[in-house]
Order: sequence, then structure tokens, then C-alpha cells
Amino acid sequence: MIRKVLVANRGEIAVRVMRSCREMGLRSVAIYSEADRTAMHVRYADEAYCVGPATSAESYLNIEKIIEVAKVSKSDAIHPGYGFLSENANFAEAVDKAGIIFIGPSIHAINTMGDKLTARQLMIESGVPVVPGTKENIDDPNKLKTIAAEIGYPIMLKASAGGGGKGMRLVREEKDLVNAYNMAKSEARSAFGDDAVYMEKYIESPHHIEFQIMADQHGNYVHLFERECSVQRRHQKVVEETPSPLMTPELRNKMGEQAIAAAKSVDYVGAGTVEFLVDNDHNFYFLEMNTRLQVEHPITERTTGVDLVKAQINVANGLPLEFKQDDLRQNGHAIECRIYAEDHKNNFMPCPGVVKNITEPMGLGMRTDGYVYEGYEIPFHYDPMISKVISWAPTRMEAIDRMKRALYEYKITGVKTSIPFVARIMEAKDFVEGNYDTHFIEKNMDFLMTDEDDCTDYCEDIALFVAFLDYTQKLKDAADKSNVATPNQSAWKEYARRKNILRL
Ligand code: MV4
Repeated sequence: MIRKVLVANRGEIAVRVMRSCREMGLRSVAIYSEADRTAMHVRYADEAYCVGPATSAESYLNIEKIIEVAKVSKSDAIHPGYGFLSENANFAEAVDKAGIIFIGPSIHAINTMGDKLTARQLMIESGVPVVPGTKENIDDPNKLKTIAAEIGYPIMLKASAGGGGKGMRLVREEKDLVNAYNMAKSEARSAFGDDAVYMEKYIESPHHIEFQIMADQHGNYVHLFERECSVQRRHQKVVEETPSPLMTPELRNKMGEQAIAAAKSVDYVGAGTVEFLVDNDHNFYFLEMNTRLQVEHPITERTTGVDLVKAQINVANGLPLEFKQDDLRQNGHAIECRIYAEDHKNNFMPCPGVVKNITEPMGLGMRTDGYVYEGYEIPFHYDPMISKVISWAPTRMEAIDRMKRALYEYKITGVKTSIPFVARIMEAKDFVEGNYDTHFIEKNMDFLMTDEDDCTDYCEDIALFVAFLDYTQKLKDAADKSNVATPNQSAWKEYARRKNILRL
């Protein structure tokens, strides 16, 4: 049985994994780069080891060094988190060879799903719907036009080694086809060292809906329902919610069934996510399967009550799943907003730097997964996502109102953050009405860029200033031994509310 877990990651997800380890009575081991000596995951872990310089390639991606630390620390298992080595089959193999448990699926599952064309072929064989298109690598440019004409324009060229939006080309007309093909191929060759390219029909305004699945080593499979992930910018998700406003019970059952079929086709073990494109007519198509725990897993945890990290560790221990499909229900509504240290008004430029003050949202129906603290310097070497705010309420509208309240409470100074940007999403008509697809952000960009909230911080500063004036006035009054009425903070707030300066 696992007694000590090495977490091969940093940031909020490393802390998230260690939290479940602590609840389960397991010791946790942190690895860190030279830029991360003061990072939260190092402070949270029971033991911590430096694995190299700031550059990821030399630290968080250094397979040999990480295995060495696992051996020295006598860790029984390694949790890879997301990103970094989480979907690297060489890493899973090295962990296995070292006699350590990899908390994740088999090498075969990682390899199969990592190659998009192989995954696509397997789905076709397994009867899982895929976007109409080719089954093979297109290696003869002379066949391009015939294939595209058969599928019908617009089409999409995708690199087999790509995924997550990398190595894709949209082609609307035949005249652009050959050029796009050559670009996609050379791009894939230099980026992935693999230039296999395939073609799909382009789905015009799809939803991105994914299903969480969980499987044990005894052949039990369940899905934990969907997550609506259509609010994204440049293939970076910004807001996720569950249930999806588009979903019906019938569609959910059909998609959940296919998600499980996809997982079964690779004898999947552990936590995984099956991504689908869904069009407005409720046609759905397998896109890819992510063989890791995902950033947005907390909304599933909040609505189902399942601790996914704990379930991953139990499965890695060889235990059967603690729940059957019939035990699982979606309870209420959960929304996640990702908070990035970035300046959306300056082309979403990352904003590393020292965090001055933080006030995190708390109270009913609230969860924040983060890792930065006051005085912490966010390094520029890694992902700029600093936290996730997860709201829960019985209904979607209440979950939105609660998220707005949370983002109003959330204060970070020292670095620019995307808090005002996601707060604006919560006020966008299309979002509030649940009437959005993957083009939501580009369609609403002007609205999202103007935040009325700018005056709120300013008003609060003035309120504090007035309260201070009130205090000094009181001191003076006491000295004068007189009893003159003075302005106070609440009177000022009342004035501001009447003038509609401050929205409370
Ligand atoms: C598509 C598509 C439309 N039609 N494939 C983007 C990420 C990668 N996993 C696949 N992607 C897409 N593939 C066909 N045949 C539209 C997208 C797409 C998208 C998908 C999910 C979430 C956001 C997206 C944003 C732009 C395009």
C-alpha cells in the first residue's frame, strides 16, 4: 500500500494533491526548481528536494532526477498532476521500471491517446462517433482535393501529434488547401518531429463538452458527468461549469456511455477525460482523451461529492471504486473561474511579480485552489495561472450570483490578475443565458474589456479614507471635550449608493 507520494509538479495542483494525501494519512514529497524554493508546495509537503534550475526542462521535466528523488525519499508512488510529465509515456515507463507506482493510466493508454490519429482509428473501431474525415495520415498531396471535396468544405487539417489546438489549420476554400497542408505538415514536423496530418469536416460553432471518467484495475468504469468548457481563449480555458446549459438527460446518457466506451477501448485505469465537440443539433464527436487529472476537476468534485485525487490513489492501490454509476448524481451547479496573473488590457500579457496583499473569497458555497501568498514572487518561468475560484449553489443562477460575490471579495494587489475579466464574463448576457459556444470570448470581447468594477476599488479606498478622517475627528473631538457629529463611512457609502457610484 502507498504510504508516501512524490508530487512531480508545482503550483496549485501540487498543493491540491498533497491536501488529499494529508487527509489520507500519506506523507507527501515535493520537488522544486531553484526558482521555487519559497513556493507553497515546498512549504506544504512533508519533505522537499531541489531537482534543478528554474527552466522546466532541467527541473520539472527532468525524469532521471525525479526518479532519483523518489528513490532517495523512499516514495512508493508518483502523482504527476497536469502539464509537465503527466502525459509523458517515457516518464510513466521510467517510474514503472524503478518499481514505483505511477498514479495514472497505463503506458499503452497514454501512448494511444497521445497520438490523435491512432486514437481516432480506435474510436472508429469501437463505435465512438468521430468528426467525419480521414482515418489515415494524408501523405499524398495529390489526393488532398479529392478527399476535401468528399468531406465538403470547410475542413480542418490536424497534426496527429498535436492536440489542444496545436498544429490545426482551417480551410474554407479549395484554393487555400495545398498551402495549408504544407504549412500544417512542416509545423508538425518541427514542433513534434512527426508530420502525420489528417482531415476533418469543420464544425462551425461547436461546444466543447468533456466527460470525467474513472476506472479501477478490476474492470469497473463510471463517468462523473460533463463539464462545459466552451469559454476559452486561444485554446486556454477561462471558465468551466457543470452541468452544461446545453445538456439534456438523453444526450448526457448517450455521451456518458460513449465516454466509457472510449476509456474501455484502451483498458483505461484511473481518472481521465473524454473531450467532445457538440453542435447545436446535439450531434457529438470524440475529439481527444486526456489521460490526466484536469485543471477543472473541482467542479465535478463539488457536484458529485467525489474526491478525485483520493479516488486516483485508491485505484493506484488496487482498490475497487467506492461507487457504481447508479450511486452518482449531479447535485446543484458548480462554476470555476481560472485566475491568471496577466493584464487583459495589455494583450493578456503575463504579469509575474511580487504579490502584495491577498484577500480570498470565503463563505457559503465557495472553494479556492491556489498557491500564492502575500510577499510571494510569482516566477515568470511557469504557467501564469495562480488560482481557481469554484462556486457552488443549488441552481445555475445562484451559482453565477455567488461567483460574482466571490470575485467582488477577491482582492490581489502587486500583480495584475484576470479577476475583472472573469467578473465581466459573469455579467455577459450570452453567458448568463447559457447561450454560448467556443466563440463566446471573441464575440463578446468589447463587452469583456470594459469593466465597470474599476470604480469599486477606488470607492473602497475613499471609504477607508473617510473612516480614517472620522477617527481623527473623533480624537480631536475627545480632546476638545465636545460632541460634534462627524461624517462616517456608512453615511458615505449610502451617498455613493444613491449616486450609483458604488454597486453593493
Ligand atoms: C475542431 C473544431 C471544429 N471542427 N475540429 C481545438 C482544440 C482541439 N482539441 C480541437 N479544436 C477544434 N477542433 C473540427 N473538426 C473546432 C475546434 C476548436 C475548439 C475546440 C474546443 C474548444 C475550443 C475551440 C476553439 C476553436 C476551435
